[in-house]
Amino acid sequence: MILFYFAKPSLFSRPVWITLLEKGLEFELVPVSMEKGGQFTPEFRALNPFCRIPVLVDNGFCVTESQAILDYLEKQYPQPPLLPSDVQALAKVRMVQMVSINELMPAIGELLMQKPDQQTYARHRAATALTVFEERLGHAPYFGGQQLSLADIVAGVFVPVACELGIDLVDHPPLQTWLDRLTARDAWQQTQLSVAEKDRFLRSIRALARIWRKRRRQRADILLNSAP
Ligand SMILES: N[C@@H](CCC(=O)N[C@@H](CS)C(=O)NCC(=O)O)C(=O)O
Repeated sequence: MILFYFAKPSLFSRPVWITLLEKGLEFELVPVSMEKGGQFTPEFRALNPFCRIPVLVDNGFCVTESQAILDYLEKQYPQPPLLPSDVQALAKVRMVQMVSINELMPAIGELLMQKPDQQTYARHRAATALTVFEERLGHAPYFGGQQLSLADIVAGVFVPVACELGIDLVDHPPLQTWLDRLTARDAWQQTQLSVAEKDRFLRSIRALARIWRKRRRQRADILLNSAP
């Protein structure tokens, strides 16, 4: 049995959720309420001492870190394949995954936090990621070629959020077509936030800076107190 610890608004959880659905796997959703501090309970800390979702437990085997979970699912459940076998296509897929995580996601975080001195850099960083994505996509329907891959799943979760935060796809028509293709898929439809959930999430973001400071302190306390 696969247990998937997640929260619906969690951007790192959604690619795992989409991958589970795209692979047609049976799994149980285990919601972790981050608002109520569910990530800090002793039961959850036993799964991930860093107190972060997503976490996947497959027949007792626990995997943390979203990208590691995606790799695990791909190897353990290879059908349908979500990584290309061609070496250059694979490199392209990995680049898009890593740019999504290491460039676009931090830019989204900075845009969400609305710190005035970071907005210009964040917008530029996000816009550059989109330019890179468009180059990598070329004329193919997906980053890995003709088939959906983990790159589409990861970037396909983060790009719409960047757009909602004001990063325009108007200069990137191929990316818009790519995104429309993805968001029409069942796995995207099933995992997207409702209008009310999105509204609630965006409102809660206003309090996020304060909450994150508190969580950082909580996490630091936990790590310091459990240091070997
Ligand atoms: N590198 C981790 C990042 C996971 C992460 O930061 N998850 C957020 C939710 S999107 C979290 O658990 N935050 C806990 C908190 O804010 O206390 C991954 O890729 O899984």
